[in-house]
Amino acid sequence: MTGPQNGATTLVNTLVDNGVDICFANPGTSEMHFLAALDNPRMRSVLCLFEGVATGAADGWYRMKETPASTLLHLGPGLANGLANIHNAKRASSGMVNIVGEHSISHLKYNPPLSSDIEGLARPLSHWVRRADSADTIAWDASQAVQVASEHPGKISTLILPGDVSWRAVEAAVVPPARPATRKAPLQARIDHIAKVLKSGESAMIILANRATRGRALELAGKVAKATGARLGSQFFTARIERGAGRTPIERIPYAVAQASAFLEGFQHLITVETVEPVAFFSYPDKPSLMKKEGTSVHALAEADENSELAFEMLLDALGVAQDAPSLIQPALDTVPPTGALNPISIAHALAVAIPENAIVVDESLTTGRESMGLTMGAAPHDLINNMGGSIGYSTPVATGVALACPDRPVICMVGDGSAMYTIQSLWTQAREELNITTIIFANNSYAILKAEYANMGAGKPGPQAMAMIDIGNPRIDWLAMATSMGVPSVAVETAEDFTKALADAVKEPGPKLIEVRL
Ligand SMILES: Cc1ncc(C[n+]2csc(CCOP(=O)(O)OP(=O)(O)O)c2C)c(N)n1
Ligand SMILES: [Mg+2]
Repeated sequence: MTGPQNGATTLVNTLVDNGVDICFANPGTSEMHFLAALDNPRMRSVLCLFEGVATGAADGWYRMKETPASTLLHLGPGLANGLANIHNAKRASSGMVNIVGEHSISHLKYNPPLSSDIEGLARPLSHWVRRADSADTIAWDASQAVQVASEHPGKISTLILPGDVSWRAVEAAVVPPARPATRKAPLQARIDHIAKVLKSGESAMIILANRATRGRALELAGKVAKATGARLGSQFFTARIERGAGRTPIERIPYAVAQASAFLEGFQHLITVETVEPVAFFSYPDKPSLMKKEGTSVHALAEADENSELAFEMLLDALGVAQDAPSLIQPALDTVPPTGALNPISIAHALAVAIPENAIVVDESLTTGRESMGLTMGAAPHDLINNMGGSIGYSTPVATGVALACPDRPVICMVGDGSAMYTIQSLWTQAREELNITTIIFANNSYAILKAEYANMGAGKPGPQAMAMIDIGNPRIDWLAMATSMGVPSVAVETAEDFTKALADAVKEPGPKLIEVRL
């Protein structure tokens, strides 16, 4: 952009110059100059009708691109609306640059209605918070924000933008040089120690996370496993796994504490890669927090900020295994198209049949997919994305960001009906942007998982008031009307064959679709 620059135009240009070229926005009066600056063909702007959609979409963008997106949020309340999905993004190690509008400095002293402690709201879920205080230095602030967000693992940056900083003319811009993001190399001595462990003949599981669950790092992990007999595992939830036929398969450590403990009992060593040892999602009165058996050793092959691809190269060398040695390969499974009743097994079989090659599956299926997604391991090669932060309502926004990041790939979003209600406004953005997303709603009219957790916690038998807090069937949500109201074509299915067909049809056609799976 040429011509006289103000703080807002400089901010947008700096974001784009540093590779941040999409903004998931929900603007207000204090952001009007930023909005004007978004009229810049280098920046794509996407309107989201709730800030949790904007922040979740930024998370989805990062999961695919591994570079941050920006969000535009309206003062403290706008940020607060976006925080739950910022939390999920943070736990997924996604980078994000939040621009939070603020009153002009001269106006703040009068405590107008939308004033609040924005730093106080931002800090717990941001790695970096700064308040821009001059149009001249905003390029510096913005490039710092992007720099931090682009670190490995990704970070949350929040830049607070007062109105007058936006509208003031830039006189003498301060611009820092760009520094490339780097990933740390692991220590050789630690690699050598792990090579010794793997050669000892004692049982070992290598637990992969973040960048190690895809690309070359995953393939190299498969070579280590094949050469040493170690097994490859992942935490129950992972930011993104490349899986399916022909890929290196990873076993999933179960969610439930008893099953996870039983699964881990067989291992004398856990070798962690960009993660830590498995921890129970919740604490229960009679169950442990750590799920390995007593006496199991834990070794970090690569810490969260280290380069796991390099770690596996070094490990293969230390083991005396060639870099081009064979890897583990997931065979294609010839799943028979399911018929009859819809249940977690028939649903997983339908997915295994209908997931198209190169699809991206965003999973918030909760009780419908929790035990059965292993059945899709041998489907056509695809990416699988999970919620890392446990705050429900992540999947429809994340699918939105994923589809914008990868417009040529079909996206499938599996979501429980309860979870879908948090951020269902995503459908509107999906329709407006014509995104290739098939949303599958698992309509069991219930917070089914909480019924099971009630028993797991030993809380006894739920009384009628307690039951009413986990039952969402009255009134019944009309999913077809919901989709129609936001411009998304929809269909309801009640049998496995209808579901398989509806899914296969939906992913073939461009644009968003919604399938209500009536359970
Ligand atoms: C922000 C947030 N609020 C509440 C919860 C607690 N919670 C966990 S699962 C769940 C209900 C999920 O229901 P649904 O998506 O329908 O899945 P189902 O259990 O029926 O399979 C709730 C309320 C949460 N995890 N995050
Ligand atoms: Mg439900």
